[in-house]
Amino acid sequence: MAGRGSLPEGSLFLGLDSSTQSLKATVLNNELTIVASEIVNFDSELPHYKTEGGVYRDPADDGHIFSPTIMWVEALELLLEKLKPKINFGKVVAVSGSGQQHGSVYWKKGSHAVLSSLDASKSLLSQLKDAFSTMNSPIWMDSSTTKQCREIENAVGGALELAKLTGSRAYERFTGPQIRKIYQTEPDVYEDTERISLVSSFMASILVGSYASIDETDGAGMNLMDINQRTWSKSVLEATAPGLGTKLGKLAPAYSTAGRITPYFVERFQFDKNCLVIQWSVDNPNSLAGLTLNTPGDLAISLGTSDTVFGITAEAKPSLEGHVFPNPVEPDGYMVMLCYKNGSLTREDVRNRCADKSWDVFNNYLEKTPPLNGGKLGFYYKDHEILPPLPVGFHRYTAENLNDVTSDTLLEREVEEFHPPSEVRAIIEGQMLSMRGHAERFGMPNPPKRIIATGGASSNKSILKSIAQIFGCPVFTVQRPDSASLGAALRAAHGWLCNAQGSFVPISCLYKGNLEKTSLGSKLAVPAGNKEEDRELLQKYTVLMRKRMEIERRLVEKIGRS
Ligand code: XUL
Repeated sequence: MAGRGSLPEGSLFLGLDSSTQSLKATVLNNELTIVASEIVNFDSELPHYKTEGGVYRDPADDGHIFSPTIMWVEALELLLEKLKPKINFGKVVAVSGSGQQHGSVYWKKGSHAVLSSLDASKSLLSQLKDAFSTMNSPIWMDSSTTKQCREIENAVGGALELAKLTGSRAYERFTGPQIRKIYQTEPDVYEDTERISLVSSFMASILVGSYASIDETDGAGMNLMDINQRTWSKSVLEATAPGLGTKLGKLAPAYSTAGRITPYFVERFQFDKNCLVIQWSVDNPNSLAGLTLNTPGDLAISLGTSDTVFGITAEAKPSLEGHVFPNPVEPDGYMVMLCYKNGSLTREDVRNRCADKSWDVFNNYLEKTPPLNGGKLGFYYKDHEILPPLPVGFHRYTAENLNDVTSDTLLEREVEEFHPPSEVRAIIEGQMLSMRGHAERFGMPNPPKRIIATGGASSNKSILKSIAQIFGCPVFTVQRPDSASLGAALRAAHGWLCNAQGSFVPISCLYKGNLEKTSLGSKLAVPAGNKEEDRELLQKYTVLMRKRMEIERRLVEKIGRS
């Protein structure tokens, strides 16, 4: 048995990330150094599903976005095949994972029997292809459940009441409204479902060969869990769909063990039969763990398919804006988060339209245009946005008297287009100004002590520079931008340690005093400017941010979802 904080010599910890566009793996050794990583890209490596960005968009139902459940099963098998030559699975003592949040899977009546008797001579795909009452999993990008959101909010006394109860007001992508839509529009599917999993608990279920619990952190993204008690809320369950409690099973803390790996993976991939499967959780909170975020005042910005802003907090104080989730590695703690749907795919769209489909040209435009962009404010929604709740559309304005402004009396003018370099700067500044405006409104620190940037676009220096200027604080980055699979591997190690100790152990025991020697340490990418001109620039960004928030409010009043 290992001593407190130590992991067995030669052991490996496998972290997976079942995200929108891919399934990724990161493997850590007992010194928390990355020894292998792998990826399966859904569109290019599983082309027979014909997904775009890992999803299907329903032309007949605006905002209805889903993924083929069975694709995630096939991806798991392919990922393990690709990883097999790189590591000895027999040395993996624990595995955990991150799932894209909110996505749900509907197990057909009788499927537990299939799941618990998987035959290692056959593929997972062939055995699980008929295990679902619907082949389609609604995912976080879906925005087709506004009606169900309002119904659930009204049933419990309004949006704020629901936020106080569950950590968030009702959001279209949250699993409760999604389940209610299925119950209302496909009652046979609902009736034929014996268990509803989230993407996270679904993948864990395959690994343990039985239905794994939904963890409390991911559970908070459903609008169904009482955020203070961390149990299903009876009143919201009733407002969502009949008999829902039995289809959801029990909740479990993220650091607990879901079970031992099922013999299927022992026989087929030579995992050790004692390998533990630690509860899977959700990507953003697992990133929080992987970024070792433990100081209130630190903010993380994840720039991926979705853009998110998050930080930690000791108390749950939900409001109409943003979300409160349990911290996956701190049993009494919470995290606060904002989520944007128009992240990397929308940045890519601007790159394709204005920068010759090249990130080099894009970055060059960003570098050669001045901060503040001459007061240009752009709102780019290639998909229906979550924050603010606005439909697809682009809106461009120019704030007129930015240079002689001493008060908040900017006048703005709507314009048709910006020239390409300004369009590039407008999308980046617009995204960051929105993050700052909403983070401040949600009570996140202003200015933050520091920002840790992660996700694919965090390797872009020009974007990081804009973040530092707009937020007025230093920006740090981590070795690997895919912090969700790294965080999952760290959580596998943490869960293993909690299991070995027989009780919860603080995660910092794993790396205290040694962080810089592991693959988890962060490094300064852009310092905060401390010259007079930097302070002036920050002040002007503050004025521009307020103008943006005001325009946004008017847009929501005029065309927003309600
Ligand atoms: C979070 C959210 C997204 C997904 C992306 O609430 O909807 O960030 O977790 O995978």
